[in-house]
Parts: sequence; structure tokens; C-alpha cells
Amino acid sequence: MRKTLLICLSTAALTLPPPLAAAADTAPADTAPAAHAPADHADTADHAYYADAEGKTGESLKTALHEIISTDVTRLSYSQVWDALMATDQDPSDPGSVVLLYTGESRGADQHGGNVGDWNREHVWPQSHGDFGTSAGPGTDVHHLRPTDVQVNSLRGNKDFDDGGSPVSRAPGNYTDGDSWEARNEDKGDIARMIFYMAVRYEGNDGFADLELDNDTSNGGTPYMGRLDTLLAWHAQDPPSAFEERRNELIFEDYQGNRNPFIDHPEWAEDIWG
Ligand SMILES: [Ca+2]
Ligand SMILES: [Ca+2]
Ligand SMILES: [Ca+2]
Repeated sequence: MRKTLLICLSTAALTLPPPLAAAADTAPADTAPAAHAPADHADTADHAYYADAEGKTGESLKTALHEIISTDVTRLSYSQVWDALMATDQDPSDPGSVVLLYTGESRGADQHGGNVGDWNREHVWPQSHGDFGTSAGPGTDVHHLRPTDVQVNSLRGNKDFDDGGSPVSRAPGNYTDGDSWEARNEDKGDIARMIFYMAVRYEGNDGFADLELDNDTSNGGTPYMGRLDTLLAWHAQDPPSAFEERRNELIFEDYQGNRNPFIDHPEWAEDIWG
């Protein structure tokens, strides 16, 4: 799938009148704006994708966003996730490598698997929190899957996210204790936005659990993730980066056909959960 609707980024201001939005919708593919389109084109596309969410807050915003990001979505198989991650998490300075969550290391794209030194597929929203496994659905949704070092992935396990704990020697800047994981500063906002996306995308109407946020750090086998207050703080302190915006764009254009609204509109997290 290759969609012509392109959206650029958190600067979208929704200032254009509707006639321009309609014009962009009918633009032929070969004249569609490039990925780094001028702001006016980007705003127009953003206006179209999120039109049904405009002006809403709280539960009605969450409901509108759920509909938007759950319509015409492609669900990947778990094996397709490998190829997707090689593209979405490609190292900008080394196309043959991917950037690992939690450590920021660059590792050969082909060096994936289950052995020490490999990278594998981290479920930022753990499979056990909702028991969704790796059949096509939440367990294969690339919006919350990231390459990680095999051993660091294992250390994080299925812990909720929160501040505090002892340093993780294999992953400098990360901390953990018995019931939570604190990611390094560069990854804090990314993680929060991935968790926010999952809570809105999965509402229990598609054969999988309704994933939701709470303020606990002992959610274990329930379909909840915490701590909400910490994640809101992480989201504010680490705003969307170019890397994150690029991967959101690629997932939308080339893999799943849907977007993470909290990368495009960071203010919506507070509108729903603040
Ligand atoms: Ca803790
Ligand atoms: Ca970040
Ligand atoms: Ca939900």
C-alpha cells in the first residue's frame, strides 16, 4: 500500500480553509507533496486525516481518534514485523542498521534473532498486559514495536513504566526495580506516545482486550499499563523527534495505513487524560 496523503508533523496548525483540504485529497500521486512538504500542504493533509476529531476533547476525542486510526488498517503478520522495523527504525547515518530502543545503539539490520548480541522485537505494551500474543493485531502493531537488544528486552520484561530504581548496566540511562522500568530520557516521550496510541487503538471491539492506562505499577496480566501520570510527564519532557515522525509516516504510508495521533498532535494526550 502506498497512500498519497502525506502529513508532516507536529507543526500542523489546522489553519487552512476546507476548500484547500478537498483539493489536496484529489491531487494525483505524482504531484503529491514530498515527505518534507511545505507547511501549507502538510496542514491540509493533517486537516483531512483528523477532520472528525477536530474540536473534541476527553472521551469524545478518544472515540473519534479510535475510529480514525482503526479504519482501513492493515494488520501485519509477526514475520512481516521484522521487515517493517528494518525500515521504520533504520539508522539515519547507517542504512544497513537499526537503532535500538532503550540504548540508542546502532546494530546491523540482519543481526536479528534470539541470541545474545541479536536485536529482537520489543513489545513496548507487553503482550501479557491483555494477553494478545503475536497473532495479527496488537501483538504485531508496529506503532508500539521497536528493535531492542535481546538481553535488555528480557530485563525490561513486562514491567510497567515509572521513575526510579537502580541503573541497568546493559542499558545506561535506564533504571529498574521490582515493579517498574524507567527508560533513558531520549526514549521517555516515544514510549509514552506508543502507550497512548495503544490505549486508543484497542477498545475491546475487535476480539482483543480493551487496553487502558492507570496509575499502577503492578498490572501484570491485566490489560492495563501504568503509570499514567509518569507517562504524561515523559511525553511533555521528550517531545516528538524527527526519527519518531519519520517512522510514523512510514507506518502510515507503507505498512499499516494509520497514524499515531500523539506524535502528530501532542496536545491531545492532555485533552484525553490530563
Ligand atoms: Ca517501581
Ligand atoms: Ca525521544
Ligand atoms: Ca482502550
